[in-house]
Amino acid sequence: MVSYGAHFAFILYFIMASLQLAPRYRVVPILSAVVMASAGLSLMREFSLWETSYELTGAVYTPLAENSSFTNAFRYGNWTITVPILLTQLAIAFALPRPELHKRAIRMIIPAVLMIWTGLYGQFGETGDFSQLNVWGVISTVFFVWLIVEVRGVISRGVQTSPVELKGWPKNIWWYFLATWGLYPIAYALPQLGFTGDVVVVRQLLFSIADISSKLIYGLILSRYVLRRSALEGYVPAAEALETSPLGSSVASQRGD
Ligand code: RET
Repeated sequence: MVSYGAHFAFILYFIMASLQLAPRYRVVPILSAVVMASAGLSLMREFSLWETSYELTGAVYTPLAENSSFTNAFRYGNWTITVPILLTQLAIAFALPRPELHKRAIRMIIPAVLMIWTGLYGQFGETGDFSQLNVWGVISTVFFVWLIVEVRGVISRGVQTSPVELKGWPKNIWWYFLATWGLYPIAYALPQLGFTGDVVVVRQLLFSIADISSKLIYGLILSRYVLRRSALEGYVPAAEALETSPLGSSVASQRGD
């Protein structure tokens, strides 16, 4: 609930944040708004599925019926929409020339989708067939490593294209990407510790932390980066939005802004 509440609320923020940006970057927070809407709906559905699958008896969630069990499979379906958007946003924020942007986006999306779909197949093994969980988990991880290599390439281009003042941003985004996307395979592998109520709940917690970080906070970071970039590239409304010096404020108030 925390997760979908946060996602829905930030649709508004991202749409409004786009107004301060140079036109070429406006699509970056707009795509975040699309991700927020798509993930919010999916997470709301996941929450209602949880409620119809479990009953809280005492301090423990117990399954309500054998044939209406909770599943995380819908998440993977939703990632098929959101992950390609999150990756493309990065290449757009770094202002790569159009043909390169398309090429790099496709080169990231292919391993990403293969990673998600092999993981989706593997996760059906979590209810007992751990060999399915493990074998497809490893295959999915191979695609993840391929994806990491492609993202690294985009990050390096980001360092090259960023104005001097912002060269640290792509590097930090790189570590942030590894730390937040790395939470998903951990959540995937968790049933290995036993399929107890605690593990099932901790898994939802991990997924929620990962979702809020890799979509919402990531969107905030990219929006701030493109705001600074817009200003440094001479787009005045962005520069005004960032202006906090006493001189800037007094000029703005004299002008009646
Ligand atoms: C799986 C299967 C096990 C191995 C690996 C996985 C990686 C998943 C990732 C998911 C990222 C999702 C995001 C969603 C945002 O909407 C598929 C769990 C490596 C990295 C960022």
